[in-house]
Amino acid sequence: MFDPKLIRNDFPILSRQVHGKPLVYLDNAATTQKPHHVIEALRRYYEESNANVHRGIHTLAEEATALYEQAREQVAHFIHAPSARSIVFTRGSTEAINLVAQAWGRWALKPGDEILLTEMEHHANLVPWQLIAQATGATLQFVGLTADGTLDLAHAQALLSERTKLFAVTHISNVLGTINPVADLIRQAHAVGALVLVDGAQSVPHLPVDVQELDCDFLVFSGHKMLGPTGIGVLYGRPELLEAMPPFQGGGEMISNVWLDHATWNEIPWKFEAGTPHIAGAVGLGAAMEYLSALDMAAVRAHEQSLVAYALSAFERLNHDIMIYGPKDPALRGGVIAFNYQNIHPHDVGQFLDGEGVAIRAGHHCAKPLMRRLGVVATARASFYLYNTTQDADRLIAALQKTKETFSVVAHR
Ligand code: C6P
Repeated sequence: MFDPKLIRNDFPILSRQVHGKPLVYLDNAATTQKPHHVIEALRRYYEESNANVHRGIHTLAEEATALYEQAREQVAHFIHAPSARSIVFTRGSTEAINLVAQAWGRWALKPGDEILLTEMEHHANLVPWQLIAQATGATLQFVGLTADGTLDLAHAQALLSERTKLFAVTHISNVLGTINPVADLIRQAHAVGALVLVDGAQSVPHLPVDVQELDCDFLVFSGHKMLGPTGIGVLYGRPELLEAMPPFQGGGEMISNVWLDHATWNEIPWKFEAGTPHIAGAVGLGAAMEYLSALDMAAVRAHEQSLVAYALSAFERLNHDIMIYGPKDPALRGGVIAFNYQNIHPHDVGQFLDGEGVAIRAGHHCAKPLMRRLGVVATARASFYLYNTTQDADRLIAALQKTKETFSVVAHR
C-alpha cells in the first residue's frame, strides 16, 4: 500500500525546518531529495569498495566494477531495455542529448536535413540541436502548441516528412506539465523514416517508461530527478545505432587500441564513456531505482495524479487572479504546476513562500522560448513527488493566501 506519510520517514531532509517552519519541498522538477537507501548505498560504496573501474585486478577494483556494471543492469531493467549494452552513463539528460547531437548528428546530418523539435523544449533539448544544425547545415523545425498547452498534433503530422531525420521531443514538459503522446509521435516519425529521441528527464522519475513498448530510438534522463545523486544520468540508445555512431569524447576507457596517430574503439556502451565515470553516482542511481521499483512506478504516478488534482482544485478555490499553465485535466499532466499572479512577480512569490518554509521554483525554467510563447518572462512552479502529501498542498495554498494578503496590503499603501 502506497503511503506517502510512511515514505517520508525514509527521507531525512524532509524533517528539517526552514525559517523556523517545517520544510515543504515542492521543487522536485529541479531536483529530488534522497532516501536513506540511496545515502546508505553511497556510504557503503565509499567505505567498502571504492576503486577505479575496468582497470585494476585487485579486489576493490573488481568490486567497484561489479557494482558499476550491476547499476547498468538495474537501469536496463527499470526502463525495460533489452540489454545493458544500450545503457550509456552520462552526467545527466543534458550531456546525453549533447552526446547524441554531436556523435549521431555529425555523422548522420547533412544540409537540407531537418531536426524536428517542439516549442515546449527545455534548453537542454534545444541548444545542442542549434549547435549541430549550425555545424552540419541541417535546419530546425518546431511543433507548435495549442491554447491549453498541449502539442499541436496536426502540426507535428504536417511537419514530419522524408526530410525529417530526427524528432527530439520531451515526454513531459517541465513547465506545462503536459504529458505528450510520445508512443503515437514515435509511430508517426518512424513512418517517414525519422529517428526519435525522447527527453525523459521529467517522465522516467514519475511514471512507468518502457523503451520497447514506446519503440523510441534514444531516451535520456537524469539520476538526481529520481532520488539518485547529481552528476549521473542515462542515455538509452538502440544498440545498432550506438554501434554505428562514432564516439562522443576521446580518452581512457573508450578505446580498444591506440597508436600514436590513431585509435580503435571499445565496444558499446563503453565506447561512449571516456575517462573515469561517476561510479558512486551509478551505484546511487541503482539504489534509487531499487527503491522506486519497490514502491511501483504505477503507484507513484497514481499518487502524483491525485495530488495534482487536489492541488488544482485548491488553486481554483483560492479564487485569486492566478493563471495556471498547461492542461486542465490532471490525467494529461505530470506533477508540475506552473502559475503566475497577475500583479505579483513570480520571484516575489517564491521568496515569500520560502519564508513560509515552502520551496518552489521561480524563473524561466530553462525554457525561454516557451516563456515567450506564454507571453511571460518567468513563472512560479510547484512540483510534486512521491513523498508529498495533501498537507503539503494545503501548506502551499495557505502560504499563497498569505502572499496575496501581504502583497495586496503593500499595493494599497
Ligand atoms: N529541468 C527544472 O527545474 P539536467 O540538468 O541535465 O539534469 O536536466 C536537464 C533537463 C532536460 N529536460 C527537461 C525536460 C528538464 O526538465 C531538465 C531539467 C530542471 O525544470 C532544471 S532546469
